[in-house]
Amino acid sequence: MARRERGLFELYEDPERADGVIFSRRSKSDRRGFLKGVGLGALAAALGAGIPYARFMPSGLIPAALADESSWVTLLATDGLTVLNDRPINAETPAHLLDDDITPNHRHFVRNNGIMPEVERGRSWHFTIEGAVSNPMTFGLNNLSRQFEVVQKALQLECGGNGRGGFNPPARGNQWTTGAIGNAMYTGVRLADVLKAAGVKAESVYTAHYSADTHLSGDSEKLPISRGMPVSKAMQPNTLLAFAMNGEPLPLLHGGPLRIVAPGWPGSVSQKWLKRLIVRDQVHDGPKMTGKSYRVPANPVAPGTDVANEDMRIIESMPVKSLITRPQTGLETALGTPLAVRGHAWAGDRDVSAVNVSIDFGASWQHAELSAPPNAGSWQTWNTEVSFPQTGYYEIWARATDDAGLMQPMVVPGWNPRGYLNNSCHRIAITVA
Ligand SMILES: Nc1nc2c(c(=O)[nH]1)N[C@H]1C(S)=C(S)[C@@H](COP(=O)(O)O)O[C@H]1N2
Ligand SMILES: [Mo]
Repeated sequence: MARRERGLFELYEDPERADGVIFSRRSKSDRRGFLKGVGLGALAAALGAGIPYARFMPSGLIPAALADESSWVTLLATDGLTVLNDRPINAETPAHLLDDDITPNHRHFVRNNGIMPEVERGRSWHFTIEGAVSNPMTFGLNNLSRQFEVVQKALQLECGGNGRGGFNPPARGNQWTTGAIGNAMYTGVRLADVLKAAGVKAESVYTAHYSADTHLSGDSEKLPISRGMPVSKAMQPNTLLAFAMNGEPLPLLHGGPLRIVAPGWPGSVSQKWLKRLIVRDQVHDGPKMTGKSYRVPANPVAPGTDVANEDMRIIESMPVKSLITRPQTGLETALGTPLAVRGHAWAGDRDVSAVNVSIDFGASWQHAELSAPPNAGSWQTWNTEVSFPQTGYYEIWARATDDAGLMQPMVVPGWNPRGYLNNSCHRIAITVA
């Protein structure tokens, strides 16, 4: 089968092209749409079986058996995640499935930029640290946990593009709604300890991350992503080299066997399938560090503005945000019974200091109870009860404030070319009968 440079979900919109991709070995003139009868035999041959209900198959549908990594897609969809793309795999979690304080592995969103490496269970994995260090080092996973203190922390990871679907004019890319956020319990070692052992030199400025996934084009010269962070962020005690997630070996989907977790910064900083970290004496300029990737205008721009690359800045700590995880949107409830409302809130490198909830479109707000984070870098949990004065349609809005006094906006904030940092308030719909 030919390499597909676009995902199943994009191709679904373009049936002609879908046929072409699946049967790309056939000549262009030969392509008449496999479901118009001509290609049915070829399709059956490719599948190794006839298709009894072929007459009901929508035009352009790529059989799951032929879709790359379809098993991952099926798995994620079965777990209730919304699959946004299959090539690369991208899936987000509906708000009501993020109710746990610690996000289970199967409910953690997945964001891939390339094709995942194939890693056999139990196979050895080596990670090297080099560049502006006095002792370049190579570690196996066992050495890492033997040489450095092993720590366990609940850490929140949010994609810089979470909420992208809210921007207008729209930004290209996965149309994340609210679900590219998770807060799992990671086991690993502090990146700071490893960097100190390697002896970071005085001229060091930034880390550069290299991993084992491959570019969508199949070109082995190209990297899907190589990001980094200022050495000061790498030295934070809650920035980890993680090898386990919720007590299990780090799953392949989430970067196993080894990844960085740099909580509070765009998820892209947290390189998965980590093989090499180079300490650099300048800001890293690998793929997805430059241009418009994970960067926003240094100064606000009007929606739709064509911003020059030199007027963009790298996203660092993410803005304050919250999620309502109970009830699920669409609930019908009975008048007179107070309704329990709860969720989580997080604020990049900061703590959340308050969460307020409104049932009257923001005219008035009540304080929610807010828990302290179990450790720095974790999201915080909040809860409250609301009472409705009469029957009808309501919305519940939640708004978090960070410890510097910054609040989530009601409307979609600062438009930017790639649709990052939409931290507008989460709202759900309730009918009181
Ligand atoms: N090697 C590698 N690391 C990566 C990525 C990737 O595509 N390749 N995606 C990044 C992005 S954009 C995000 S948001 C997080 C997502 O982590 P998750 O899939 O475990 O949720 O991983 C980051 N690390
Ligand atoms: Mo991301």
